[in-house]
Amino acid sequence: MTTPPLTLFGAPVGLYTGKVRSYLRKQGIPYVERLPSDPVFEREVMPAIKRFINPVIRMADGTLVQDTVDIIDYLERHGHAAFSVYPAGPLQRLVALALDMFGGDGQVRAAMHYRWSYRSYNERFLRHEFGLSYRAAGQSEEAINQQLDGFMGYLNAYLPKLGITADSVPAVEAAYVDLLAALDAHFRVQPYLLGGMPTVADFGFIANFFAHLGRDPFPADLMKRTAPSVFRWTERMMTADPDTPEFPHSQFRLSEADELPPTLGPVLRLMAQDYLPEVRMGVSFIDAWLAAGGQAAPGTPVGGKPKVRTLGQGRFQLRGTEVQTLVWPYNLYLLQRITDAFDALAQPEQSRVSAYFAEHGLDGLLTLKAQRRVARSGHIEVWE
Ligand SMILES: N[C@@H](CCC(=O)N[C@@H](CS)C(=O)NCC(=O)O)C(=O)O
Repeated sequence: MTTPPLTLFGAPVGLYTGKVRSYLRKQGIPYVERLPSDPVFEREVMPAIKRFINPVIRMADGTLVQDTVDIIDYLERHGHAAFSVYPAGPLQRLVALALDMFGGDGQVRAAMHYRWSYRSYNERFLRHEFGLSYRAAGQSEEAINQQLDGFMGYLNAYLPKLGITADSVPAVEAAYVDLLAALDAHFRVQPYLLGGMPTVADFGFIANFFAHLGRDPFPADLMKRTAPSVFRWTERMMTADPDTPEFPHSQFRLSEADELPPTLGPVLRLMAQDYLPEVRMGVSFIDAWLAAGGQAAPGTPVGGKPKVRTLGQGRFQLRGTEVQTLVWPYNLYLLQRITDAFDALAQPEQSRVSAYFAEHGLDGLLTLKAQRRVARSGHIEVWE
């Protein structure tokens, strides 16, 4: 057998793995997928990346890349991509980066809620899916079941830490249901978020909208029954071709005039209402942590050790309900992509982009910066 050009280590049930799998297929990049129980992952990948995390790609020359943002950027920089997922138009680029963050980080709470709060409905499917890795390693069903109790319990226990409690669930569900409705109206008339072709915006959303929200029994039913065009888009995102039979006149490109579909407006307004307050809270929390003497020497892991990814819990308001949730410095890495792209624009373009963002209540995002920056080095988040 010849060595595969690219190995994707991850799982069908994995939130971020689906994002990379979708990207590889859309770009026509050949790959093989391996589960985390694969001996190469344990022997070679884990020691190099210093923690258990999915997905990771391994190139034929042994290069490892972890983190979906870095994976996409690595593949684009090294000439593997058939097209760039970062639009050339300044407004399109900024909106794509903002939606990447909203669809990725901003939907993790909904994804985790609909997977684990409806656990009994999802249980059989989840045990099958989480069992794949152990089964591929040849373990007995008894051993698998025991390990599943532990691992699924560990993931389930994240709910309160992510702000999913009896008090917050009505607000979490209302925000998600409204977003589904706005996206359904959009995907009825457009194949992808920015128009005729996928961008980082689509890849951000597919993280949560494939493995969890589009595939676990409870949320998949909800999506199919109430937002069938969104479900169709999740299918479209997992094919190698554009998959647009219902849009026979659609071309695989964005507007050359740097215009955006009007149906994105309601999606962006929901981002301003339901997600921007959390992003602002994260920045204030990190600034307060730094001011209180948080250890942030340049080049050191954001949480002190590679395995520690959060700094504590902060509070924000979601539709009038207080939500207390973990704060991840990694989010600054996502936010910086937006503010850096905005800073790089010439003044007239900044004004045009600002005006569009302001129309949707999102202009604050373009200049929102913490006192320190986060970089990625050696596969982990570090203080810059
Ligand atoms: N920011 C990372 C996040 C990757 C991530 O958080 N992966 C999750 C599963 S999909 C993980 O491996 N978590 C391990 C754990 O919580 O123990 C990316 O974009 O790749």
